[in-house]
Amino acid sequence: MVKTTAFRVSMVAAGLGLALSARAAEPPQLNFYNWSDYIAEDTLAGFTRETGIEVTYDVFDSNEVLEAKLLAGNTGFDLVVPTSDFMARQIQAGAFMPLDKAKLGNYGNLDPKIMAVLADKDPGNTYGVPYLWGTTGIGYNVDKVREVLGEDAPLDSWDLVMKPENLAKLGQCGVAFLDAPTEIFAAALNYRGLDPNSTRAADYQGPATELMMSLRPHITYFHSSKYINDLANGDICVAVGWSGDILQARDRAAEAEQGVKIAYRIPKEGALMWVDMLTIPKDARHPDNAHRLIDYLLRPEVIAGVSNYVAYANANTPARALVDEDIRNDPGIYPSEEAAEKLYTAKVLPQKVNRVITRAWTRVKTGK
Ligand code: N2P
Repeated sequence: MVKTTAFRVSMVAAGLGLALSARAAEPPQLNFYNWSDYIAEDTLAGFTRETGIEVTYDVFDSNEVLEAKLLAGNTGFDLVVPTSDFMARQIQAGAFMPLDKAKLGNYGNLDPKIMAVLADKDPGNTYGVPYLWGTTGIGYNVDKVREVLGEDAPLDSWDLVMKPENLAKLGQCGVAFLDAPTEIFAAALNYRGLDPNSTRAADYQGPATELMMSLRPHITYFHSSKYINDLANGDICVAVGWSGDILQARDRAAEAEQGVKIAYRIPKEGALMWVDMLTIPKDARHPDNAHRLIDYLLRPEVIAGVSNYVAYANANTPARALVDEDIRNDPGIYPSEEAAEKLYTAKVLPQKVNRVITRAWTRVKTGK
């Protein structure tokens, strides 16, 4: 009898507790899937120290890989970082949970101009918070490129890597291109004087593929993260890659003191600028914890620490003053106004065009 009453009382209490504090029900765990080389050494440790939430951290280096997982569902991830144009089509596919801005006390730190641009891809800024942004340009080994191409190597132009006669020479010291079909095709179209966001299948199948096929024999490999160490070690001499990754290569080379000098350029013909977004998959099991990490990353001192470490710009207004001067003044990270005018962003392309891009990319990579 006594037992039964006690049992009933505890059941009621448990029910109330559950209704009153869903948060207490979420175990202190978080599964975070982020780009490689894209966080500071102490960021997650600082978060865990403060909140007690253990973060399981996994990395990727391709939007296509992330997208395949998201669309299949059941990723097990609570927080993922698609680039804004990929995010836009994943929103349409219902991949994310809307953010609860009441849980993001630091949301007001975000630059309203950047948020307005992002609202184009995410109406009402409902699903994503900008993490970091950068450009897709050219990294090179200063001495080797001079050695191979001479003093008038076109370092400020896509001619460096998109003129087959130049790339043929650079091929001798090693050339890497990102394995990022939409980004490389956009660069090829732009170089050919076409719309980098063309929706015409023929532009991809024709001029863009032809250009890439003419370069293919001189490209050592397509990969989206390996080039950091290869540039730093002098194993390759040029990479079409992401701004911060190339600047990390520059820093690693400087630390190694083997005489390797790396530089990054946004070519004068223009380049792609992109923004990577913090988003919560629809079926995330720890959405409260994900909100807590997003809010932590929205602190000016935390995100400035990330920018200082990975050499990518952030979208946090008060963080600007906390970013190291050499980062803030690096035109490869925060482009000059003149360079900014030449940057383009990626639009969401029709599914039909995406399929054309995927097929054309397979041809380019296999060289057939
Ligand atoms: C970091 C890669 C940058 C993300 N390694 C490209 N969107």
